[in-house]
Amino acid sequence: MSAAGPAPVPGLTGPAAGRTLVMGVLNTTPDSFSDGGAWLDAGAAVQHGLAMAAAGADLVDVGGESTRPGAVRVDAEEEARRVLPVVRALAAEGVAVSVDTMRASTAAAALDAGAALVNDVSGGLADPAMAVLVAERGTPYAAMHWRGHSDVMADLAQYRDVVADVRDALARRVEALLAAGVREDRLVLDPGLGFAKTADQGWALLAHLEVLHELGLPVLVGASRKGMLGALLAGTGGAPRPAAGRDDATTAVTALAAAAGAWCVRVHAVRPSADAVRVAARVAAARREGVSA
Ligand code: PMM
Repeated sequence: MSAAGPAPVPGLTGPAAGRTLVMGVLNTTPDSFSDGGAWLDAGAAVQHGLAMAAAGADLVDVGGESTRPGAVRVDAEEEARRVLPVVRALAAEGVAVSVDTMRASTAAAALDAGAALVNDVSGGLADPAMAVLVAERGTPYAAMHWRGHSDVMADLAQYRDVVADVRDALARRVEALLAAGVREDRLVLDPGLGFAKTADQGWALLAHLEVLHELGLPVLVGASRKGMLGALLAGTGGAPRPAAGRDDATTAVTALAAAAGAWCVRVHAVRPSADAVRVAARVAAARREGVSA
């Protein structure tokens, strides 16, 4: 991380960085692991997106396909039907919207509807047309580390050294995306916590974000309410803490990720993380100011 803090992605509307950005999660799905079903109705989804923006979300991430472990794919028409009205309405209200999709067709329609960033959990691997689209449109693009669709990913969590392996796999994705014509200054990388990763592997990645920063690109961290937090906070019987009780731990991850120079955190509960990134930025500023103040 430079002394000035993480850099904004050029072309992305929103406040000048100088602190970690906050992306609010808006899943218009019946089956996402923590908010599935809550925002299936487009009107309710738009209201929630506006509420997250008012609470300090720099971006609202609209997704129409659950990627929870074991999830099966939704078809392209249904995905578009879920996300497009929400993207269009939020963009019209001046909210910076990202679209969480692995499909180029959905991404293209969402960009036409006003989305500012494409968030692809497959990093371009699920749909070869995605890199072409992102190159043509010059859109900011978040490429996550991914090894396979949700129905098989639990079996794909074998690594030699998870931190180095994820860095190297992301480096190969960057190479392929650049070869397809994507501009480097449009790229964001994400370690993909919970995607073909055990909880321990997730903690190792969070502990070594500096290794991902070696690639010289902004890093997005999505730990919100994930199983690694549920396992950490398990009760005496060993049952994971339910997703609804993981927001305080998520905020702790936000503070740590921001202190480690993350460009953005993707969270369900926006307000506490919006506060946490400001605390992290103020501490970083005080460190630069020195002790004479
Ligand atoms: N996690 C989920 C969905 N989309 N996108 C990025 N870039 N990074 C993530 O970690 C990520 C994502 C799954 O979580 P959800 O069901 O809460 O949306």
